[in-house]
Amino acid sequence: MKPITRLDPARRPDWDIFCTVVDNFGDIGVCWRLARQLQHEAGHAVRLWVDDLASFAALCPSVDRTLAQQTVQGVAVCHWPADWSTLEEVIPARRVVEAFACNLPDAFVQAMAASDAAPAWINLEYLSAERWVGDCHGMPSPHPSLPLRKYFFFPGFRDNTGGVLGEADLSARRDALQHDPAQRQAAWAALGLTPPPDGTLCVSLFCYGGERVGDWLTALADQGQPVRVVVPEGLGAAEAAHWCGQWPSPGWQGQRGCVSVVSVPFMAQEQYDSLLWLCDINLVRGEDSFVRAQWAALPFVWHIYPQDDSAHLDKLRAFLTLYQAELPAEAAAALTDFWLAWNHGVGIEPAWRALMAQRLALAHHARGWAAQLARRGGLAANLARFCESLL
Ligand code: TRH
Repeated sequence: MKPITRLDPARRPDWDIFCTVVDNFGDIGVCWRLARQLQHEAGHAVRLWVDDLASFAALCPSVDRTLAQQTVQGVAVCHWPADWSTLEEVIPARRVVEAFACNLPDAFVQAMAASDAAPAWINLEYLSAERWVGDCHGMPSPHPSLPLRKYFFFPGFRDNTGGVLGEADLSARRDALQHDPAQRQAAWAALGLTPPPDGTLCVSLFCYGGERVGDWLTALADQGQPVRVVVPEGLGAAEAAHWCGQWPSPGWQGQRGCVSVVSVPFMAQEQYDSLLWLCDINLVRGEDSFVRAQWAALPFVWHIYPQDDSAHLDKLRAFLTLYQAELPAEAAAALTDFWLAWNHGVGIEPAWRALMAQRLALAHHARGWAAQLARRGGLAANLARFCESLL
């Protein structure tokens, strides 16, 4: 890769966002959404530093993984090199976001301290519905030796948190697609598919794989209703191919009983949104697709990112408690049972049947939840406001 030889110092951006890709796509998925929103909605100049352009290109195909510096959809995208000293002087922006405690380069932190006015330095944390998040949101942490403070910014679902990412026009775009047959047809066509026949249950599948996928597909087959499962390439697709007796080569399709499984390439974030909006139920994972499924205003199932100490189960329960506060008891019980079955990988078939029996109640509730998210305001605007208060 050609190194960055010169960053124009006259064009100091409004934001520097730093992202390391730990594994999977959630870290860059969140940072990319945030960068675009700050640029498109607030008109701010954003510089996004990413250590792994290949993962980035998977969800944003216009990224050229060979370029150390490029502009993508108005955002300055820079490769974050392993050796920061290979860069010429980088003048920090007035707002600096360190995503998910990714540790800024020492020289950059020194440059922040040497700025005329200390930049607003934010550690953007992972999303959680747990109560303690509200107590820690916005807390400062002084640097041990430099005149700098880093502030913890916690996404969340309660009013005392930073909220979740969501574009200002998201609900309108979603509603337009969901209610307009022509748009739906075009969105299916973009996936290389025709609209499903009436009476077909459409489900998208994005998960961390495992035997749960086969068990769940068997439960679907037992339902007797025609089902279309759309699965982007990855762990879930490999398991689904196995269940269908197929080799997971690109573009494979399989049919077993009334279940048709269609694999699609891993797609751009915008197109993945369309898929979520087209389906009746979405199986999602991690952090960002979990949020996007909520914005889809449809029933969804969360495969949470597993943590060694099972801390993820506390997170899962905390979200369920909040999400189900106004859900009728029977539907809440069915949802909890299936989410736990899905995450533990046991008891999937009976839990799926119970979940399906509550589909209408869940669909109604999902609509109300999305409307509530929209009323609360998005994370990008909350973060911008928080930084203004520090500058
Ligand atoms: O990829 P993930 O498992 O990411 C996870 C989580 O973020 C987790 O919290 C983090 O600790 C771990 O990574 C390191 O799931 P997530 O968060 O849903 O991110 C997937 C991103 O990929 C999201 O932005 C949606 C996007 N996506 C596409 O753009 N196209 C696709 O085809 C699919 C399936 C997803």
